[in-house]
Amino acid sequence: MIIGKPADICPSEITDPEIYRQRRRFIRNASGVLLASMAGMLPDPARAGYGGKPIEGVRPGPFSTSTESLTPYKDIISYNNFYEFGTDKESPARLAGVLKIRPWSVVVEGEVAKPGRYHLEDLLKGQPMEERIYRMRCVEGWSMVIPWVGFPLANLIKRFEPSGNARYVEFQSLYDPKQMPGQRRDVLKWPYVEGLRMDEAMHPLTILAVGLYGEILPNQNGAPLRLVVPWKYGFKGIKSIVKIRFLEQEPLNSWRRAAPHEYGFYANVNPHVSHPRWSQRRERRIGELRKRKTMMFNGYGEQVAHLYQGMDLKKHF
Ligand SMILES: Nc1nc2c(c(=O)[nH]1)N[C@H]1C(S)=C(S)[C@@H](COP(=O)(O)O)O[C@H]1N2
Ligand SMILES: [Mo]
Repeated sequence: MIIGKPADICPSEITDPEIYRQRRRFIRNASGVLLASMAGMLPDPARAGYGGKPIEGVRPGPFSTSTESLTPYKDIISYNNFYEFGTDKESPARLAGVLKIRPWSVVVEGEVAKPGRYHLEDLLKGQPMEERIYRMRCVEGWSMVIPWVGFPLANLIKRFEPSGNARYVEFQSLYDPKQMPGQRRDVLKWPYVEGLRMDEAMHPLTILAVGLYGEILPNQNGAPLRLVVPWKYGFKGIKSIVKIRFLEQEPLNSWRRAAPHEYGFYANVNPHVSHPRWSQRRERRIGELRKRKTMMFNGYGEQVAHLYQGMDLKKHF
């Protein structure tokens, strides 16, 4: 068994929210972040937007991996891909702190009965805040285990009442070169765009995250709202979302647009289909020395394999 079944998914037997939060804090601190930040090795969390503030009422959610240790907080917030803030792993933590994440709104367009511009607060109202401990794997060959805080994307989608023509969902990140220095260069076509097929978007594993380790997302991890799809490569997890469009046609995601032979639309974690520059057979879990075998669908096959039945995943990579 790789993933807990809904009955044993609880990452902790402790249900009292206060004790639970203390436990989370303990794990986060045990990862060394306090010592590291005192030594001046990390950006001051107070400068990084709202990142680091505790989120109230977080409950253990389903599908959490219970057998793997969490990637230390300091690694999750200091080794990032966020090309809007530079193409190396360290720049986002250094530069994303200035991103203004309040007020924030999300525009909803396309094949829906309720299009419009929604305030972030309204989108979050009434959402169950769940902790989901997911394996995450980047196409570059590294992986992490991240205790996200978020809620099912399906909850939001239902509110917008998509029409029968909505077969795909497209997401767009903020475009603001004044705040995002990486956008002053044409490394990608801006804004960053990603997409899911409707059934992938509605899948209960798919969440919108607002936090990690029980606390508000640091900007470098995609504040205030980012997608998390744990059976797909990291690049699907679009950050700082400002637009959601419901479409009849498959959207053209940024990475496929930039290099169609290297990146597909589906981007399912698949050890049998390698990227031209990086084998996908093995991965380096951040913090470990020996490489691990990469699992089909990142280990979530029991939940998602049926979505791709009859599809040639070498062609639809
Ligand atoms: N807007 C935006 N979203 C993005 C990216 C990006 O460059 N811009 N990088 C992606 C990639 S390649 C990865 S691996 C993950 C990394 O998320 P993390 O930094 O929170 O671990 O974010 C994804 N989302
Ligand atoms: Mo990635």
